[in-house]
Amino acid sequence: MTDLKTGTVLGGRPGSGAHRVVALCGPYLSGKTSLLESLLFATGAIGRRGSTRAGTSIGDGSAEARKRGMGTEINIASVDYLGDHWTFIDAPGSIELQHDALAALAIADVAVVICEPSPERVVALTPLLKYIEDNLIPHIFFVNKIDSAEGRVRDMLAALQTVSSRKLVLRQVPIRHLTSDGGEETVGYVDLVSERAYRYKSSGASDLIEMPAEVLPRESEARREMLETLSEFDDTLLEQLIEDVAPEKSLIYRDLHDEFGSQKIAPVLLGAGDRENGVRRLLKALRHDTPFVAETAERRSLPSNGPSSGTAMAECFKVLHQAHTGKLSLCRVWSGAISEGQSLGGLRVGSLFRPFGQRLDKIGEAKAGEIVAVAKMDALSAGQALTGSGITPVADFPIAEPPVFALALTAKNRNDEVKLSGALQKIVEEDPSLAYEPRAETHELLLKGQGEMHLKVAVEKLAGRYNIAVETNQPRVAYRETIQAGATQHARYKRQTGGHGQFGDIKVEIRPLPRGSGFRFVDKIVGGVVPRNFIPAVEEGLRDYLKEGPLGQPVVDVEVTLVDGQYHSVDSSEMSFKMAARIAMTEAMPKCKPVLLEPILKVTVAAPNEATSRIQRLITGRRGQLLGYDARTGWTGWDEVSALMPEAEVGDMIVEIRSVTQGVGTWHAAFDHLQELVGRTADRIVEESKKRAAA
Ligand SMILES: Nc1nc2c(ncn2[C@@H]2O[C@H](COP(=O)(O)OP(=O)(O)O)[C@@H](O)[C@H]2O)c(=O)[nH]1
Ligand SMILES: [Mg+2]
Repeated sequence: MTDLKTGTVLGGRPGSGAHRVVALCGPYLSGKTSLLESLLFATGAIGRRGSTRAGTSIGDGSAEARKRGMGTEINIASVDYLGDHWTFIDAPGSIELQHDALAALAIADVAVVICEPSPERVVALTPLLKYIEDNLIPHIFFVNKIDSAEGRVRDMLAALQTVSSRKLVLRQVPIRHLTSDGGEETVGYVDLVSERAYRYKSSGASDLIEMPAEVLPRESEARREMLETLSEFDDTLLEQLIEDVAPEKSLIYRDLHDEFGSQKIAPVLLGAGDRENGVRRLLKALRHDTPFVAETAERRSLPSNGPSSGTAMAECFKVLHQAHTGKLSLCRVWSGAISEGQSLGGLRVGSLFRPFGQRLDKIGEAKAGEIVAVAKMDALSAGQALTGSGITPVADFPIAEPPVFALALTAKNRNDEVKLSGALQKIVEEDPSLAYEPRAETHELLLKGQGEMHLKVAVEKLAGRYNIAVETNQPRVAYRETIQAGATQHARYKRQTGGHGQFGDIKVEIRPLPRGSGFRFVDKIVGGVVPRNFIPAVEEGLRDYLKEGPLGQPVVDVEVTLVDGQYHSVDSSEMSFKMAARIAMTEAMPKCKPVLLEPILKVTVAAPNEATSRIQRLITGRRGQLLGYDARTGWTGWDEVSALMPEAEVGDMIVEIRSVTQGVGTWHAAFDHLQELVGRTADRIVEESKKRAAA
């Protein structure tokens, strides 16, 4: 690959000591962390293969991950393999933790998309693939767990093709044997370029074997398909196929390389990550076809001048706060090199570490292509680059997904409240797809994120890392109330104690206003019957009362007009008029037909279109009013359903949406309007808020 602007060659060659980065991504439980373990073992980085099930893997080493037996944050490990340096980033698969996966993908040279071998599950890949394809990230599909695959690889391939807009190129066909119980098992594979057959072993490299006769027909069919796909982008190969000339292997490899790099094709490999099957085949493909750092920088239009450039640039893609190191900014160096103590853009570069699972190995310098954790760079956060001219935002870094689920947090110990917001700030910096915000209407601190598990992990971090115990509750709905009728009210506040007394007298007219008007105060006093300086006190008294109306909720959409009054030259004061206003409201409001108002949200649900009708039923089943549906822009095969729904009904919507969409559906909601609510639900809400007020 050549840089169009400078004419310099951007590539590198395998074995030249370059640093390349591979993101391992795919749904939860597809086998990413097990595959990482095998990759580390196969490259000699670890002497013994651990397992995620036993909690002995290099990945998933944090307390939260071990507890769940699942990745809750990215796992990073670097290895040396055949003269090159490789960093693997195992991204959490859960859709709720997807932000970390996107951050890893953003800075990787290549993605390995690990998938379950069942066609019904491919839909689960769509959000990841969308990001990968939109950002032109070269990617290899690794169809995992081939040992336990029941269906046929060609069906899996066809299903994958429905969610991939790149042409898929199957590079291996399985060799299957009948088992004693009449089933089939995969015992090896044929490599379709070299046409060599291999038998899997339970550990170590597969054995080269003679091509089994029974696999030949399938092998030649699959090879033909592979060549035909490659020839769509290469006329030389096309001519050879037409003329029935057997193409040179070197041509096939070159096409695979070029068409992969230019995002025309996506190769599909087979294997079983937890037993090293297909792992060395994957490593070889990575070694030959993964773009080099300058090529990736070019793809992303990062201002990199190649590894030899003197100007250093490092992009932070993730922040970690750790007790013993303080803030760590995980960075990829795109050009030049950074070293501890160096001054870059006016900032002093802190200690450098190379992460390996939970371990941090101190290093003095990090070169172009490397992944490095930089300590104590307080100003450097994810999505920013450290350059010679200071810290600048990186344009194409993934922005955090808007939250889809919220919980109300309370510190169990009141003294922890200040500590709590400090800790939350750090947790959100580590994971920008979390957010917290005090909600004035309900006096709650809301923690928002991508789902219940996501928030639970955050709550565990608060307890485990910051020693703050919190209680979580369903957030309260911010109900309001208004009136349906008007009233005229006279009120007098009069006290005669020791010295001088209190005297305030007013007459007000109350009337309902249209939805969305809020509160309006009108002053119609003439002739100074209420002196000017006391009128603001009247308004204050009214506003005070309206914080909690007869139904226990803040009152909105009401107009109060001060029409008349009396005063006393000695006893009247601001205080007495404020009190008179309260009395007037307390007397009048219950007579004005108060009614509860509930917040209605405008909701948009995005889901694969086979789920559209179930989504619609879900919405109507929760007092929702469907507004319509449309194709989701930029998402083939997806719909967007819009509706109005009461806030009270949407608390766990995301859970239901995910359960009918294999976890990939999502939604967005925003306040739309307040709507009158009567009947039993309204009575129950009024009852509850009275109980709360009494407590
Ligand atoms: N049969 C089979 N099971 C596997 C394979 N790879 C992983 N597993 C199992 O799948 C489960 C999830 O694996 P893990 O690596 O934690 O998945 P992750 O969530 O994608 O990181 C574990 O129980 C693994 O033992 C495989 O190739 N074959
Ligand atoms: Mg994992």
